[in-house]
Amino acid sequence: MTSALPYANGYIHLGHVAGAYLPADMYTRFLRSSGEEVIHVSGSDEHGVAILISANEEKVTPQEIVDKYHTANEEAFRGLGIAFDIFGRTTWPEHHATAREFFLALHAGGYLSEKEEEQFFDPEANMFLPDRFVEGTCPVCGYEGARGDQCDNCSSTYNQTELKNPVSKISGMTPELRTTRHFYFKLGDFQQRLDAYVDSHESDWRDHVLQQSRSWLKQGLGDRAITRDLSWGIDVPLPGYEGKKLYVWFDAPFGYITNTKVLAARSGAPDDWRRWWTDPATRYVAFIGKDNIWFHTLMFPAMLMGYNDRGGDAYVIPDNVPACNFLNLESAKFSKSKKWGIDLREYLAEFPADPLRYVLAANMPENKDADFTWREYQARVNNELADIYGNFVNRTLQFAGRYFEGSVPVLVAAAGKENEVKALLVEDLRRAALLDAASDVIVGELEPKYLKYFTRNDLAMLVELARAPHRVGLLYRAFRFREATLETMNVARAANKYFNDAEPWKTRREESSRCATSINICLQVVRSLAILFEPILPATTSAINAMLNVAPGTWNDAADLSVPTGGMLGEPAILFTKIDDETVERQVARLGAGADAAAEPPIEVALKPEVTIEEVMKLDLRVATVLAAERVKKSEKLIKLQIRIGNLERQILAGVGRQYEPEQLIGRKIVVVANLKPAKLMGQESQGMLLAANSPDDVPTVVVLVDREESVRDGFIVR
Ligand code: B3M
Ligand code: ZN
Repeated sequence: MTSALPYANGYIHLGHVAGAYLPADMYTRFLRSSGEEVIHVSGSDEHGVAILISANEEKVTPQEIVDKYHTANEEAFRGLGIAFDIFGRTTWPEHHATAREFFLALHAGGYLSEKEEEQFFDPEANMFLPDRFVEGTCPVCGYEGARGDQCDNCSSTYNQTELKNPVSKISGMTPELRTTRHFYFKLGDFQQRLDAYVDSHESDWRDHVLQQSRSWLKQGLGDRAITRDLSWGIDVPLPGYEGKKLYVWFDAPFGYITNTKVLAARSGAPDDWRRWWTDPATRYVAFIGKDNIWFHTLMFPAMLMGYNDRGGDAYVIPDNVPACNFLNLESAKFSKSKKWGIDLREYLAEFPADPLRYVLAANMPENKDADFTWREYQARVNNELADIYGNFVNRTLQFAGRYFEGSVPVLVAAAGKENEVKALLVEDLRRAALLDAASDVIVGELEPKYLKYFTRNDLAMLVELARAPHRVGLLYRAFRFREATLETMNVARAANKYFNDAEPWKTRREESSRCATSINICLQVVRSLAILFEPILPATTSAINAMLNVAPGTWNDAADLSVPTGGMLGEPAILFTKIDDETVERQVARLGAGADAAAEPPIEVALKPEVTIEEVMKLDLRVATVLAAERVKKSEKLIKLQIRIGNLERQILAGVGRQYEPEQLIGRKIVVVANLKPAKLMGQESQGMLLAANSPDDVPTVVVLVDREESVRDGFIVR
């Protein structure tokens, strides 16, 4: 497993975490718990222009920049419980050697060409301008403010000399063209092999990863420059290239390999890295963010293929590249200049790691962008972690502590029968776990055999528990982390309900053996939940293991009822602290504070012709309550809302599907134009229109929600 090497020129923020590192860590932990041998390799990306720019800004050397951020980021990842086997650095001499080796092999294999090229040169700064140092108009779509090699508007890539109206970002001057010599990687030579490679993953790669890769392939792959006129990076290992460096995207992916080598050397088996990289049985999964897809599905595989062509050991290429989409923050993009962001470091200074892991996992931007809000954070921590999972664990341990003297009560009341019945039951549950039948059918089949010892309610809980590892495991294997998280919480939900229904506080007096059985089952469930939650909440799992006084368990024995009767329990501790409103408000207020307002010019507003008050009064604006909401089939944008306006019920269609999940709107009070003439959209009737705030390019950003909702009723007039 690898996760993208973050540039060591800034702090890791929650967007990075949700996009690559958390899913990679969850996946690694899950596989390891399931008995697979796996390593998770990452590290800092320490070369390239981005580092130089930061060094300029902070007025220190590039080395000081990478030292500072490498250390800070490694520590932040550790604080979040991201368990890298190694977090290396591309400035390591071992890495320079790896990159040179690949370069020379590709050169010897005929996969590199040399070209004299015209390049933008800034006479004032006396240097060739790397892509990041020029800006201009996109040659494809005409977008102004396009980057040197890529347009953020239409995502085309091109050579910087194709850019219209170029401006040097260093001096602000128009650069001149001068000739320079560079190496190019003949990516086009791999077109057919890459086509076949991507096609072969038609059924296991995420849709957006396939789509992006295919659209690049469709454009046709050409030569890509892999050296730069730059002062910071890895020297080009051939004469005539003094003062030039390897392009950062050429060297960085090999960092995965270098870091594995260093890991092997450190563990005393220096050759062991080959097992991971050149054994055909190795399955390589590369976790990355959305903006790195191309490099990992096309460029890096091609570089490995080219190297492999020399004969001998062949490197494995990624079997999956489960890239995530972007995470927004309170409905806006993370932005350094707008001070709109949450660094992992900042977060960890105030809050524990596990709640963040849970909230990001439950809302992971897997197939589309997601939004982190402090309100949602609060709601999930309070209503799910604390009230469901934490509460269940706590009440179970409290009960055992108070009424069973802090030890595990007996599961099976019949004297001398416990071990025998338990062994039988574990066997039956293992079998039941793999059946395709509905849970109550399975419970029905077990019932006659076990009715002497267990209630139907007990058996239902045990069956639920037995099925969970398999069911949740399939979701992990399909890279559906979000659902895996929700399903795991559902087990905790069922457990809480089981505790309620079993009413141990009542049975304690009248049927003490019944009470013992229920509490034993609850303790088994606590143990299983600790195992199932471990990929998401590793610190919580350790805490629970200590409270149960048991060794860490594994996925495969998650349903084995392995908490021994009579075992002594440790002290129960509160697992999750609730988040109060004041904390949420403080965090929200911090966002954007201190941002340079001038950084973003005010929006230019061109107003429509004036209207009279009479005309305004024609509009019947009303408060409405959203009763139900669902997506309109085949539409990414449209959400169908059932709303109530006083005594009226209406259906409206709203184009806010990119920004909202339907559930986020249910129960909220919104404002609608209630007397709008009905219209049909995608074959469905819309009887009104909700108010939303749109940016000038017409992207609906936020629905206008009613403030102080509790004091406003639907049907109220809005003016
Ligand atoms: N450093 C880009 C990034 O941090 C880049 C990833 C390299 S992965 C080999 O988004
Ligand atoms: Zn463009």
